Amino acid sequence: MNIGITVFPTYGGSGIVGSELGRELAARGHSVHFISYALPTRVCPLSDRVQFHQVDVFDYPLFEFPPYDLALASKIVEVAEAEKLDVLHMHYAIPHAAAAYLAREMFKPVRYLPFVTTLHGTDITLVGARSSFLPITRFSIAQSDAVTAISDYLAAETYNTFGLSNVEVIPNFINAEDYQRRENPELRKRLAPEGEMLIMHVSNFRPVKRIPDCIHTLAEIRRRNSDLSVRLIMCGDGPERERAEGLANHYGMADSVLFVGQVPNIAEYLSVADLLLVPSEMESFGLAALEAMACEVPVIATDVGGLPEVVINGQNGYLVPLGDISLIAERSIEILSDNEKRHRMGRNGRAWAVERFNTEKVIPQYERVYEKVKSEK
Ligand code: GMT
Repeated sequence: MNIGITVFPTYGGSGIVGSELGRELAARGHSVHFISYALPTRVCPLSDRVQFHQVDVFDYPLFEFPPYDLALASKIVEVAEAEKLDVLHMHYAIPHAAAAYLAREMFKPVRYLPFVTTLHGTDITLVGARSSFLPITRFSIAQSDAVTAISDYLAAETYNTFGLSNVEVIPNFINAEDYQRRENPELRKRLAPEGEMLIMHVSNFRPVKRIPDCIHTLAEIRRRNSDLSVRLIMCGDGPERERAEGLANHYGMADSVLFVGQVPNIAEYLSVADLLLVPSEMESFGLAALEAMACEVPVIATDVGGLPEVVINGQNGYLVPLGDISLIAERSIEILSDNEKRHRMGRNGRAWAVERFNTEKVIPQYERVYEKVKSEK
């Protein structure tokens, strides 16, 4: 099939999922066309089967906010014609589903171009729920030829907020070959020169991720157990980084909290981690948790949103109440100071990730949705 995919090409989880989906689809023989304003970060090398079509948004003095959605719709129509697209797959409803709807309408005189919308999180729980976006979000989701959500939680929220029930849950996925623990003594030595234990955090450092909770946790671990030598590795970048650096300084822990920025191969870093912290205020899935599990890393996550569908309390990590630093520190010490438990939880996480979220299991679900919307019109 010829599949057009639109994502936000930033460091966000929906962009990663859409990009990796494209790569998996290409590996299965489809032709994938990414349509966005920039090349998505995790897109594999471009080839005959994976192409990128840039949306040109130009600045004009009249526009305080250049109308990206209109430029996107126009570009989709152009690509649909040139590349004979069979289906469009829009990741994150706003404004992608509305742009796809426009493109489908514009393209109707040529042929019907079905579009699938995948809901990822704040497009439903935050942004889409705002009164300025709610009507158009509801409309464009309802107009989609198929709608998928990445967790049961998000499907339920879609119903609660928009009254839309025709949503199929297709969870996020991992490629078990790419995401596996590969020992890397050199990297481990670099991050833990004195043989420290490594706690890791991976995100785009937005307020919803509650970055300061990671720093508070390290301080609390130190306060409780000064014998445990631990470093915190903060992977990613975003608006909360400066504040977190300030907090680490405030605690006198600047040497123990490493901000490594965006790393090109996150599996490499996760492979040397002993524990992943996901203290988010909200996660409709928590992709970083799944990636960590695939690399045999136990996860401590807040008991919110879709995280309980990924982290099984006591099996592959722990779920904790939001902001409960004391409990996060207690559970961290438990995991870091008990090698047997840590390795067992790591193995359980890997087994769970492979059994439930493997590409072999998840990608065919998307293929079936594409086939269905294609055959229906
Ligand atoms: O909804 C968002 O905040 C944006 C989105 C993104 O692009 O980062 O994140 C969501 O999608 C990810 C991939 O499906 C999920 O793993 C994240 O849990 C989810 N984020 C939130 O729900 C806050």
